[in-house]
Amino acid sequence: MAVAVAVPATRERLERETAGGADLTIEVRASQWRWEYTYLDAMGERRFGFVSAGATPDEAVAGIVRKDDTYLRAVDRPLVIPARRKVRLLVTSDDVLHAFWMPDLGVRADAVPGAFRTVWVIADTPGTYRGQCAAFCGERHGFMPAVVEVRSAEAFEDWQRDAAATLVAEARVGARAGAAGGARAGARSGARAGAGA
Ligand SMILES: [Cu+2]
Repeated sequence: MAVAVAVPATRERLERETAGGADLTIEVRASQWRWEYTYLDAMGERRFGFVSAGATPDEAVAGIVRKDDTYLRAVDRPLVIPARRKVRLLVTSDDVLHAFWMPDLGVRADAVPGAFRTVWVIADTPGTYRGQCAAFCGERHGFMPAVVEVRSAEAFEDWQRDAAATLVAEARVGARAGAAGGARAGARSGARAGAGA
């Protein structure tokens, strides 16, 4: 009897413990001192993406305004994932060694320039999860929080549809502004999207 129970439990566990069979794949790209999240389709092509940077105001850092409970732990745009789905994260870096660390979701992966570390997460409970870069990556290492918002599968689908439309439109405007003014505004807007999206 014990074996009959143990076999399916082990198989289920193994299925959970590998990065295969993911419902969603997101590239997590670190750089000094922010994260860039790119949502990929089943073929690994970019669908849409955005930059996520620390949102704590300088006045709080300087002690001019009060430090609240998300001091240095808030971002302008969180990573959004669906609850109870297997999400694969491909973690890499554009410059130095960083590490994507989300302790309450059991995720930690080195972000290594020129390489991808694959981790996966199945978040059971919707909510806001806070983590940070866990590798000393320079003077603003402490200003590199990461926030993950876990939404129900339905809410995630709504968000995803809106995000894809908005970010692709923003990227087009950014690209036009960049072409017209020769500025780097488009590439820097934090709302880049793939040409095919
Ligand atoms: Cu870092």
